[in-house]
Amino acid sequence: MFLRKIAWVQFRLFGSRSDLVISPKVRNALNQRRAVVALESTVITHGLPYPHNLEAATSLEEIIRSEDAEPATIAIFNGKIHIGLEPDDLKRIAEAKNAIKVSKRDIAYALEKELVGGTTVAATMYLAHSAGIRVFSTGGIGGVHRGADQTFDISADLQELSQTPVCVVCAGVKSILDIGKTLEYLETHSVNCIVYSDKNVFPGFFTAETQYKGQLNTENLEEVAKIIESSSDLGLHAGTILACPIPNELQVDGDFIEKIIKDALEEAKAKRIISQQVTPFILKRVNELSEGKSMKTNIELLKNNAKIASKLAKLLAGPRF
Ligand code: PSU
Repeated sequence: MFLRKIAWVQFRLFGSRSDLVISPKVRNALNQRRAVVALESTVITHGLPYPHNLEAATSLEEIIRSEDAEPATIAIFNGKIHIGLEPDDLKRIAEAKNAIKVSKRDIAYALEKELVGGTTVAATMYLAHSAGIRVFSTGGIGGVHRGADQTFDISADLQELSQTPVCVVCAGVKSILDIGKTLEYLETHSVNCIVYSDKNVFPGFFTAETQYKGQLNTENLEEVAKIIESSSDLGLHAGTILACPIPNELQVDGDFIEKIIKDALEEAKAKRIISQQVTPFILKRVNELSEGKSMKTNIELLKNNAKIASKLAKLLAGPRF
């Protein structure tokens, strides 16, 4: 309870910054302790091509509203952090040709240079938490890249999960990453890793199953909410992953996706693509090589996750159980 008060004070302090714009709808929902679900914007600026990015971003907001929660898409533009976007703002970032990918370290830079910035999972978690938002819905998180023993390429998303108490609802980890090492990292850094299923099988984004397990599995969102509350009461600062397997009928053939991911990874290596550029490059190539199939799946699982995140946000916003 004490920690929740600290988060509230932090929100009030952060909320008074002149470079922060919290939309009236999100501010009201937070003030009235109604459910709010954060959404990232790298998926809009770098994850999906125009106009699919705008259509997806708009329908995610609609799904969250239809579940009686308030969407808070987070992005940077005009030298300000925006939490909760108007339809024109969504259009603007979806159309922006020169948007940059903003992870946590890039927030200040994007503000200073007045760039259009799509916030990654790491940056969105940090900003959502600072505003008092506890649930965040996305597609897939970043992780330990394949070949990280050579490149040292580990997403800042994992670092943020280790220190920011936000629940990230996702479809697991894409196999463009080393899923096993990503899960090891999350375990080392005490991140709750819950599979939303009747089976403890960690999902692989395009596929419902991988060879890995989560920390636990449940189909009961109340149980998830209790674990989050209890972690907070215990003063554990790490976040929570709620990994939601893609519904069976939407799965992509695992061998097919594995082959095109391997091809895309080879191409990235040959082109010497490194660091922040790796994930967007691979996602774009996988979409091209699958002739748009991966994108359709990507959008469907984003919607599935937004629905689950809204239900969880309602439980966490309600009276203590
Ligand atoms: N995985 C996806 N789609 C995405 C991303 C990851 O399936 O759009 C984006 C997210 O914004 C994530 C970021 O936070 O890529 C991770 O990038 P990096 O690996 O550079 O940290």
